[in-house]
Amino acid sequence: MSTRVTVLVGGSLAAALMVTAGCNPPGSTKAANSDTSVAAKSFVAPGAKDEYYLFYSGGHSGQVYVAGLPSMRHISTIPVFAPYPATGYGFDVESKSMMGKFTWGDVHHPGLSQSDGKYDGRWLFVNDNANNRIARIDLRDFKTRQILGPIPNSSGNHGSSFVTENSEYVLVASRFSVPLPKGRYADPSTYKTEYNGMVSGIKVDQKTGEMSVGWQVLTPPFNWDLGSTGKGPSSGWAFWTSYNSEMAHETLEATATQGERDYAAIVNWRAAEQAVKDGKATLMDGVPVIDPAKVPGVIYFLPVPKSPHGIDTDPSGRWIAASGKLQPVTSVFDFEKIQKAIAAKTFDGDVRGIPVIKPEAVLEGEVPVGLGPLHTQYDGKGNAYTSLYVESAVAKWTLPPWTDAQKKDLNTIVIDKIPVHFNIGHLVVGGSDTKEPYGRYLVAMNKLSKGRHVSVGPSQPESSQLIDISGNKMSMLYEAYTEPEPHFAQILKVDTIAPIEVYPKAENTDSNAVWEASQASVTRNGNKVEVKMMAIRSRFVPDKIEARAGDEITIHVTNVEQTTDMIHGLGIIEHDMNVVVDPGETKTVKFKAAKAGVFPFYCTNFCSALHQEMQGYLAVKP
Ligand SMILES: [Cu+2]
Repeated sequence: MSTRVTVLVGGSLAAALMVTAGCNPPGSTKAANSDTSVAAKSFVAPGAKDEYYLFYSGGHSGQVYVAGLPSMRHISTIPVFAPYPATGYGFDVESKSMMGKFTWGDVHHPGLSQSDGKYDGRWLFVNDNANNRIARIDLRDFKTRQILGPIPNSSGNHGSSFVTENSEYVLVASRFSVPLPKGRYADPSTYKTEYNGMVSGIKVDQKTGEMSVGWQVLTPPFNWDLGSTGKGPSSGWAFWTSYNSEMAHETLEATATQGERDYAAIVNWRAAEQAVKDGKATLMDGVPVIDPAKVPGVIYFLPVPKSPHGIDTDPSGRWIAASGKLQPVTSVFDFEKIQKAIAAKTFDGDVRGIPVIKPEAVLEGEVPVGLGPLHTQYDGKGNAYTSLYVESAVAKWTLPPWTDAQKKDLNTIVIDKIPVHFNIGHLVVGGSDTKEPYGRYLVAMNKLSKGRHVSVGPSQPESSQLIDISGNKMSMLYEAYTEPEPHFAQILKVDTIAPIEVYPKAENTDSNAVWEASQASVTRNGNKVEVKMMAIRSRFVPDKIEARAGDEITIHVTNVEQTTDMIHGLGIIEHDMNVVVDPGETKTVKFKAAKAGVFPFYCTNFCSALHQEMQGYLAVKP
């Protein structure tokens, strides 16, 4: 077994990163493949439907985008952490209160709910790196239904959303360390002693999907990065990588890349759950925190190549790949050996009471995948695919078990490589994080598009490329442009779910809903005006609301339609207000009639031939 460690000098790699990111002049691109027969492979005829959903993160747009595969057509935007006038999200009382005081988020890693290690189509979880939150989207109606957070004691929720085999937990790790509990001041120069990181298990109620903090494990102030959950032999375990084992607090580019290795966390989440049940956790900011120095068996450290950006469990649950982006190799660890090492205490000391597993005892091999390896995905047929940021490529390699000849020269297991444009971050293979991946398609999420499209000025989109992985060789099929910034995605077979297209009237429990014109009303109580409004093709009832300047106005608007795609919107002139109501839905908006005048309102979502006539007046007396 090879335990060779190939190290690039930090400085020269930093130079390589810069050169690579800057060396492709605008407009220098050629079509990757001018063979038009390739187009047929991603062609979905007008009116025909895609086979897969692609849920991709909208980064600092705060949203989740839905595209179809293989067409790569954008179908829908699911607003999560930022207002979105197109669906009225962030304007009505309920979504506003869910968003709290924030108007944006930084969505990185969507995670589909699982049952028995397979996608079950119930929920999609997404993280907010910026404000330490996690959201749940219900796939029954593709709507955000809960935003949890800011999560106590966790800062920079980058290392999520990683869902356990039966959606018991969505796992979260802190990218940044801060003095804990939050609100405590300690100068950054005291970083090593006063700051802490945290990994957290967000418990998911299996009936409702409601999330709450189940447990947290205190860690040294490393910067936790991406992770994955176990299955099969690694069932009940979770993995994250970290950078900054140096525990530096300034100029991290240089100071956090000194050591040859950083640590991965190997967390026994069932043991964490049990420790909380046994009363071994301490409450901090209202949630149970486990100090691993006092509760052994919950967390272990494993040294991995320096500055890694993720660790990925294969579909069997035995092989775990971690790539150090400053080393041109992907390390493959054997979870069965990890368990043996833990049982035999094959440790190399500890860091603050957390045992450090000897890497040579659990390493299966270091695969020379190429420059700047980041993330690895699996097709369920024994192949792994690693994104290479510096090389702008995807490498395909063979998972263990390897033959003796292969072990002697691991170059032989890197079986294909395909260029992508440009500087790939994440990549996704459908179902890679389940025990039964779909294989077939890989989507490369590239950080830069660099003028491969008609010029749109300096604010350029990202590019995502669709790669066919059904054969021995990867083949480039299609390229689409996406809003900033797809960090990760999930692929789901369309036939796994059957979303509703109308909210059934019988399920509407809103006591302010009105279903007939005769029920509609305007009621005054002091300076409060309450309106129960009905929207139907092609009118609002009432279409006149009388108020006085300074009144507080509440409008409950019910879209009484029970027909697919019959959506109405209510926009009020000069009131920064647009609520959009789906068929069978009731939404409530509250605002102040601040000034006198007559303010027309109108239907903002095209609904019928007489849509233009669907209007009314908010008449505000002085
Ligand atoms: Cu309308």
